[in-house]
Amino acid sequence: MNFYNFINLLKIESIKQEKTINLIASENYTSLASIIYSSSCYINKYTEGYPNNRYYSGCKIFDIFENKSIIESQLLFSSLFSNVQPHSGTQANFSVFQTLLTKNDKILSLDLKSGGHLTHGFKKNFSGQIYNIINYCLDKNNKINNYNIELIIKKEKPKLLILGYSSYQGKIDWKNLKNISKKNNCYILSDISHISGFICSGLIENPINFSNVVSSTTHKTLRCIKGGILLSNNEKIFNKINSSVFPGQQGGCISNNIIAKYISFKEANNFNFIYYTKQILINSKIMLKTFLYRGYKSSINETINHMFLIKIQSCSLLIEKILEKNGILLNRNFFPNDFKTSFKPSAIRIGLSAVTTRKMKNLEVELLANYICDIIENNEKKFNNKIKILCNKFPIYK
Ligand code: DSN
Repeated sequence: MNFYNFINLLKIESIKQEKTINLIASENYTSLASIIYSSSCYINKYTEGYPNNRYYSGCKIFDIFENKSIIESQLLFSSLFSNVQPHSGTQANFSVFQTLLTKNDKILSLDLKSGGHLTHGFKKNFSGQIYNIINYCLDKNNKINNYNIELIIKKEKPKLLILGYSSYQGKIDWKNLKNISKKNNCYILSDISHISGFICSGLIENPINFSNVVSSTTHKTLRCIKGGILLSNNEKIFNKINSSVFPGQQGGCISNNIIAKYISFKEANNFNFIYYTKQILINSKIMLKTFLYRGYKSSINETINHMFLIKIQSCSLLIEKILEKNGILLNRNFFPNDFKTSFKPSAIRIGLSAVTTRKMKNLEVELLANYICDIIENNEKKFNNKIKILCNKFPIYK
């Protein structure tokens, strides 16, 4: 394939993004400013090390950017310490494990099937191979149950409890879980990758004071380009985290991304961002309500964030595919206590961040929910034009 074919492919992908509805809960449309700053001349520069302590010359200007990014993230999440270098959420989490644990130490986490993440101990992931993983489950109401967690902590004495999930639409009682963990000498890692935008807007309680470390990705509700961050209020732990990120996990940081992170933190530290996340929440609640009204089942009958699960009676893989043919993208997902395989699990996961970035509101998301129900029920490919018309009315970048 020559260079021009690649340009063509990019054009096709860009048109596809413009003409489809994105309900993938872990995706969003990166802010334009963040995109621009992520493609600067820093693409040419190695900036290994930390501000004022680099292993390459010529990093003085970059020190200013990284320091700004650190300070802005601390302001945004009210944390005393922050590391903005992790390339991804996975590397951020690995750095925490490397700091707090040694091989075979016990981690207590929510299993993947109930809404946990691969890096929280899935057996084929590094986390499941290096550490001794024990899982807590959701209770009969599909909620996190502090009492169950406490019983497991007392019995199993894990060294680390992981809170924060990939597909959980309910509340987490960080304070109570912190008290339980503290009494049992267990660290807490709060992985806020999905909900970080809500936390910095004050719509979900900030776990920084109730966790030893907080990790997050930057590209979901925060709207930055892909990356990770680590936050803590504990200086001793954080010094170790810094050496775990570099040189423990990574060599040179992705300099451009650190500048883009600064831009996104700045954008999130603004009233407009609060309005934006409030609208995501409104959209998420309206869409879920429409599904419930149409007779569908969710794991919990409410959501406090951008996402929710919908149980699918037929094959979720086929539903994902038929929705894609209609111009709607989402992912199939486990439902709590799922007995099906990860290839054809029992649910679909729906996230409202991306359509809210396109400025869709109550009317549009209700319409979309009804389209999705009609498509699921009739297995038809007849909504393509309606989706295109909707997308044309709400361009991604105006
Ligand atoms: N798979 C993404 C998620 O949905 O949480 C992140 O790795």
